[in-house]
Amino acid sequence: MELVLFHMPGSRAERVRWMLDELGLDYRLENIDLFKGEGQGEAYLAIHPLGQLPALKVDDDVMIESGAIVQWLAESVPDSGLAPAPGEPARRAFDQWMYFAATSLEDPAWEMMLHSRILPAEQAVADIVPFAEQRYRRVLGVLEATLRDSEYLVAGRFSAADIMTGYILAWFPELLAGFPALQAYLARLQQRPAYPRAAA
Ligand SMILES: N[C@@H](CCC(=O)N[C@@H](CS)C(=O)NCC(=O)O)C(=O)O
Repeated sequence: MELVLFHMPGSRAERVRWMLDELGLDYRLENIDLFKGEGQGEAYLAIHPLGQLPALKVDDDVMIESGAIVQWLAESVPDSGLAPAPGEPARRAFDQWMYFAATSLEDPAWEMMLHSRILPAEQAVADIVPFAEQRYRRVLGVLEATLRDSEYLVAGRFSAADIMTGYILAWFPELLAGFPALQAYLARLQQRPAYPRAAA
C-alpha cells in the first residue's frame, strides 16, 4: 500500500503523521505551503476540493478529514490496539472522545486560533476570542475530570482519541494552567517517540 501524506508542519496533518509514526508505516510527505497559497492551487485542489490539509493518498484513492484518516489508519492495523474494535465495550468511549476532540474541543480552540493568530487584523473579530476561551475552558474541565484518574481517554490506554485531543491541547498550552491532569497528560503524550514535535 502506497501512502502519501499532504502535509505542512503544525497543521492538522500532524495528527496523521503522528498516527503513521505510531504504527510504524512507510509513507511519503508531500509538503503544501498554505501560507504561500499552495492549498488553493489547481494541482492541490484536484486532491482536496477545499484545498485543506491533511489529505492522505492511499494508492489511487484520496481520503480527507484528519479524524477519519487517523481512525481508518488505526483500524487498518488492528493489532496496534489504537482503536477498540466496533462491538467492544471500549468502543463507545472511543467514538465519544474522537468526536468530542473534533467538535467540542476543536471548535472553540479554532475560533481562538483564527481570530487571535491567523486572520489579518482587518478580518479578525477580537470580541470572539474571550467567548471562545470561556467555552474552551469548560471543555477542558470535562477532560480534566476524565483524566484525573486515568492516564488516557479510553480504557486507560493510549489510542487515536489521544492523538485527536493532544494535538489540539498543544495549541494553547498556557490555557492548561489550573488543569494539572491535562498538563500531565499533554506532557505524557509529548514524550512519545512518535509525537510530531512541530505540532506546538
Ligand atoms: N476538519 C478538517 C479541517 C482541515 C483544516 O481546516 N485544515 C487547515 C490546516 S490545519 C487548512 O487546511 N486550512 C486552510 C484552508 O482552510 O484554506 C480536518 O480535520 O481535516
